[in-house]
Amino acid sequence: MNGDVLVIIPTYNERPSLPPIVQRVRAATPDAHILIVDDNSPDGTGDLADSLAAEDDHIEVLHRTAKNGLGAAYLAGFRWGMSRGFDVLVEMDADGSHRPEHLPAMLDALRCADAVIGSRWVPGGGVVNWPRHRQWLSQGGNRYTQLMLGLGVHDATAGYRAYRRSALERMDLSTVSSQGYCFQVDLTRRAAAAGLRIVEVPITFVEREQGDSKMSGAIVAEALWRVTQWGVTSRARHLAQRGCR
Ligand SMILES: Nc1nc2c(ncn2[C@@H]2O[C@H](COP(=O)(O)OP(=O)(O)OP(=O)(O)O)[C@@H](O)[C@H]2O)c(=O)[nH]1
Ligand SMILES: [Mg+2]
Repeated sequence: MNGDVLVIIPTYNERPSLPPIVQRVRAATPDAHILIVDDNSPDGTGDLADSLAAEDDHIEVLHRTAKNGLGAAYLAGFRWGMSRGFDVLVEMDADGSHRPEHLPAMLDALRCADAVIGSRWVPGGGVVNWPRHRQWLSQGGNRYTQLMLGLGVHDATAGYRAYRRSALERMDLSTVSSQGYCFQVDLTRRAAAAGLRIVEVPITFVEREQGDSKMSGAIVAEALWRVTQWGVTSRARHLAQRGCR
């Protein structure tokens, strides 16, 4: 994929994970730029990010004042990158679960797509060291999403993605309010509704080795509630349209 690539890495208390992930992105995709979006992490991740940025002109930091969720951090990162003319915007976790070594294949797939999802649940994809309950949650969440929204995507909750800037411009990001991981489902449904070409590339997702998960019951509840609401609303709309014919 030609054009400037921005890899957005949201962080909250990711001090031990940040240097290795940044180094691996730089090695895998030397031309890409990195934006670390830190929500004022109490462990000093923001200061560490500043020191990494001071040593490398391909690294930038966006400091936010409080922990406002993954979705809000990505929206801020997209705005930052789009206003600076980046053509491709990548989402990547800081904890090493999204292996930067997959990124060249994902960017390659973006040549013939508007959005590429690094997918665990397509042939060739998978997970390493992920607890059984997280696998069930992910697979169950994806089955439920397919049942409710019928997006035809195997890993709609995946957080490792590459978007063309032109795709994000067609997804009406100003109306996104999803905060946690259902942000990923929200963007998938918006991409599908806009008629964008979504391609899934198999990835191996690796359980974090350091730091703590930010996954919580509230995040799961938000996803369940919103996916159900989106599904019910779209069915009601279909029924109303059929009634008008
Ligand atoms: N800026 C910002 N980053 C966040 C926030 N919540 C999570 N993150 C980051 O988003 C990425 C994904 O969060 P994780 O805690 O790894 O969530 P997860 O991958 O579902 O959980 P694990 O599988 O246990 O790692 C990590 O880089 C986090 O540091 C937030 O509120 N603000
Ligand atoms: Mg993680």
